[in-house]
Amino acid sequence: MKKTDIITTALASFALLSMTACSTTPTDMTKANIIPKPVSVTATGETFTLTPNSDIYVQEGMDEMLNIGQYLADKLNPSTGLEMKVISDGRKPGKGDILLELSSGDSLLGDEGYEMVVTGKLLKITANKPAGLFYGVQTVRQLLPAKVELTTLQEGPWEIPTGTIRDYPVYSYRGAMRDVARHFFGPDDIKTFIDQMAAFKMNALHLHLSDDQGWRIEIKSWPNLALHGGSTEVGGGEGGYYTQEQYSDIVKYAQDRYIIIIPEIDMPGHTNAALSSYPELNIGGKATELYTGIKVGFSTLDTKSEVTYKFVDDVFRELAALTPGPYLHIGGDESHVTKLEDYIPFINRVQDIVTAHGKQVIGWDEIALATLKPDVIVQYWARADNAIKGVNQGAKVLMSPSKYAYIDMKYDSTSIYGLNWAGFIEVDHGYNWDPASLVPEIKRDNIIGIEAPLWAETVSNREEAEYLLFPRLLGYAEIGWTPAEQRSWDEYKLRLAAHGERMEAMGIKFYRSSKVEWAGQK
Ligand code: TNX
Repeated sequence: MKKTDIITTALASFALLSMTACSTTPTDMTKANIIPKPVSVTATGETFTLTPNSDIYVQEGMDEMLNIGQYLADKLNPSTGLEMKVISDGRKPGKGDILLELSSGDSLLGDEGYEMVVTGKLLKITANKPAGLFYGVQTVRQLLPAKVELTTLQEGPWEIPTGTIRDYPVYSYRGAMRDVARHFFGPDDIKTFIDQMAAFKMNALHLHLSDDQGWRIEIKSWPNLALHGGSTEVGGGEGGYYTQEQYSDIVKYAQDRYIIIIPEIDMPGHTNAALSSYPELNIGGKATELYTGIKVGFSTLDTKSEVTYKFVDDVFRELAALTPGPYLHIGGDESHVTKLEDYIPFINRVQDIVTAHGKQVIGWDEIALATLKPDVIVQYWARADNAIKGVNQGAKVLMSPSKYAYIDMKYDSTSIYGLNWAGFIEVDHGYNWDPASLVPEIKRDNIIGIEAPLWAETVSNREEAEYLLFPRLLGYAEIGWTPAEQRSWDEYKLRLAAHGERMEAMGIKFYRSSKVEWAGQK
């Protein structure tokens, strides 16, 4: 053979090989790369195939089920071209159909779990509550080839290995935080992020709505907060804010994806945007200048003035009315210029205000220095001794340890965005920890869940944010969902590698960490 012939033959067989690799019929469900990792997967060695006859069947007369069915159809139809419809008229599913069914009695599944039974004929998801069906639907997406996530027509076959998945989360709060105060992110960016969270079964989005650099939510009784306080951001850009209508629209969008919104108004520190909008909130009664730098800890509300409490009451009354979720976040961090003897009575009073509006308080770990009311949640970020003080007062803890869970930390010294005051957080480091054994005094039963915050001093648009968020967010989603005993980095990194293609198809601009051997690496 001539050299060129050898090369041609080699190329041809390589092409053939890679084509067969792509079209290999999946038969082993235990090999599916699902994130977060399901609690149990049992394979039965066959294949289920979606065909042009496939439809999605849901129980009759339930709008919420129709919505979940339609959500799945809307995800699958553009790429598969199968034009699946949602059927809810009592007809029975046939070969190649998907069935979503509520049923009670499987108490192990809880409120968010699901069971998926896939045979050669039918893909059936059952759950006690709609949320469980919604999470089952996310698993269906991940059982299909990554290209299913594209929004243009792709070639099939659309096959899924058969077997049974039983799945439910270890923590009830699986969250992320977006700081829209340091740099403003508009409703469309937040909705995109909500879709991304939903794909990995996360259920809580904390919005950091106010800080020194910006106030991002319209408050009708204090209009200057948004108008003036929202008019800039870090670096001096034009900032922005959500109207109440836009905020409600985000809340609804999240609700449709089984995600609650937790609005935060940070106080008494981190308040320069408010102090600059209303002179009466300042000690001394003089408004401050707007601030576009990235220092922390220099501002405080006047904790001794009644106007301050009127302000807090008005703001939380309006926010409580707009927020169906159970929580309001009062911040409380880094109030370095508020004396402790002023900070404690302030936090005590603010807790009463939030409670009076029918909501449960969440605050950063410093609030445990005050006398916590029942049901308060302490968000551990910096000081374990504070969080332990909370536990000793009967509070539950939300785990956001900055050394592991801060998505604004750089991956390593070469990262283009991010800070590093809590250290570098490579993808393995961010994954390799267990919320229930990090601080010996904080036990599984004290913890409601985990949250990964993205502070936004260094990121100002969707692409920059995604560089820090992905792929780390997938790891946090898994820490919140999958029991620690079932997780290991060596196994996770293989599933994560397979998700490179999937994130790409989802339009996510993720950081290609060298800790992961990304499939189809460019
Ligand atoms: C500390 S975390 C802060 C934020 C900063 C962040 C930067 C917390 C409760 N306070 O104000 O944005 O560090 O990483």
